[in-house]
Amino acid sequence: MDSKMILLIILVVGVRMAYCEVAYPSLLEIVDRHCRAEHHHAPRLNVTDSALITLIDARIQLALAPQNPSNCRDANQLYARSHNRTGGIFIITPPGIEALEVYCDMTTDGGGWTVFQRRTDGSVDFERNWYEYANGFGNRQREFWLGLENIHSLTADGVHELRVDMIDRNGQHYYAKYSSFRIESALDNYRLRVSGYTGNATDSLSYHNNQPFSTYDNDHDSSGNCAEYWKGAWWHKACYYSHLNGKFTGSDGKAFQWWHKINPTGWSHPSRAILLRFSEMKFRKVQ
Ligand SMILES: [Ca+2]
Repeated sequence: MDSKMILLIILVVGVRMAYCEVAYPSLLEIVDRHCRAEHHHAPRLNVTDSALITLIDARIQLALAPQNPSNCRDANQLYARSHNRTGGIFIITPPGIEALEVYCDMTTDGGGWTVFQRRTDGSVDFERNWYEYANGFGNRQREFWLGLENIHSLTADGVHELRVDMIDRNGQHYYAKYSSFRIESALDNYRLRVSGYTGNATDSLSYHNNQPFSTYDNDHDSSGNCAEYWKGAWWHKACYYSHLNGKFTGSDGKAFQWWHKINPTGWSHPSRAILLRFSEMKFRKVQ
């Protein structure tokens, strides 16, 4: 709550005390009706008083009205279009970009995260083409990809940090956090810029730093066609240390994705992968 709002509330309380005990909202109406009906001896409102109360009333209505935040950091849970245990769906209006619907993680690590990838039950097919990865797909409440064009637009202005939350098939929680994250434009094939790892998952994304995005129908990796061979789009190199959009497979029919445990020499192998049943990728504006 900012200082203007506090000042308004102090003013309203003052007005209430001056004219009789009434409750907000519909301040002017209640004050007038209440004073006339029950407190004939109370001071009558003059034109100036009425105008002042109307002005305060309007300012409070404006301050309390649900307005679209410009990003998840400014979102207020009260105004979520829908919400669950960790966050909710919001319409955000970033400067210079059309309003769009996003899922904001309001609880993890201080909240304020714009989630751009979630996989949790295998209900959405992630083996998609370039157009679909550029524009997004899925359901914001369940599994989805926000779209490279949106991720680029939302991370282009200012500094953003990245957080990847993962749960493996045994229920173990992992996270990887990066102090700097952005995606270049379509002209640069949505190239990944990421650095500054901390976390408990080992750093399996820096390997992909400076790589353009690849889908099975738009190959920019340095091997054959990683997205086609490994059934999933990513910032493939030759091919990956992490592959959170990878195809859900598994002998028991349950899906998993990949995040490799990297040893100190940088060596990795799929046998060292953390097999995941849940992943969520999100960014937050730092400045
Ligand atoms: Ca290639």
